[in-house]
Amino acid sequence: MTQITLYGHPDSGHACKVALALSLAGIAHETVFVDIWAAPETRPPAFLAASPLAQVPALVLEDAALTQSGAILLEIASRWRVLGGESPEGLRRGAELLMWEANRIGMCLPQLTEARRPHGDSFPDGAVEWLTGRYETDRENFDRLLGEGPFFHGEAPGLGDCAIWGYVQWLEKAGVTPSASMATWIDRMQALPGMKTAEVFFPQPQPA
Ligand SMILES: N[C@@H](CCC(=O)N[C@@H](CS)C(=O)NCC(=O)O)C(=O)O
Repeated sequence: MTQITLYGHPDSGHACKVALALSLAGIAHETVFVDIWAAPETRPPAFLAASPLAQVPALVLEDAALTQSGAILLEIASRWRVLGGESPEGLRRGAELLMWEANRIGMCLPQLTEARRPHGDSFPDGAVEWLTGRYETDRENFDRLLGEGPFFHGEAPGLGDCAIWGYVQWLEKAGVTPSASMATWIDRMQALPGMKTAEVFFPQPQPA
């Protein structure tokens, strides 16, 4: 069987989106830990060859090396007909959710987390307040998009759920709180049989 390789890091919600999709879909693969806090040129050559921006996630298939979490999720869904990729409607729903996530909640949450990280990037005056305000709008829109749920794709989770999970899993680290329906969606996601923590998705190799 052809080896599928996912490069990622446990601090990367973008990489977790893809790891979760592969896990929920039961697609066999290996994961390779890439130290995103180390200088890019020190990262594994095979990873650098696959990822032009030296960023995780990168997914290497037999016939393609893929980057950008949203593009990878769409490829997984359509190639294996899973997570919404079983129908044109499911794929369309997934694409809409992915665009919303990348432009909105998946933009402000990682930045809010970075602003609180010891020795993390410094932010200009007012930036954290601006990001927090955006998150409050995103939280309301999360509820509207989820609707009656239980998942963004209806009765079963799809690629949109995987994308939104990427950073919504770490609200506390970002210093924000969930809405009531967000909290119940988080519980539902955590209960999925394929769900794992970021550290289990991307274990750090131990020194020999
Ligand atoms: N838009 C990209 C974002 C990828 C990204 O920002 N990756 C970060 C980790 S979350 C990374 O690899 N950072 C290390 C670096 O830029 O050197 C996606 O959706 O995959």
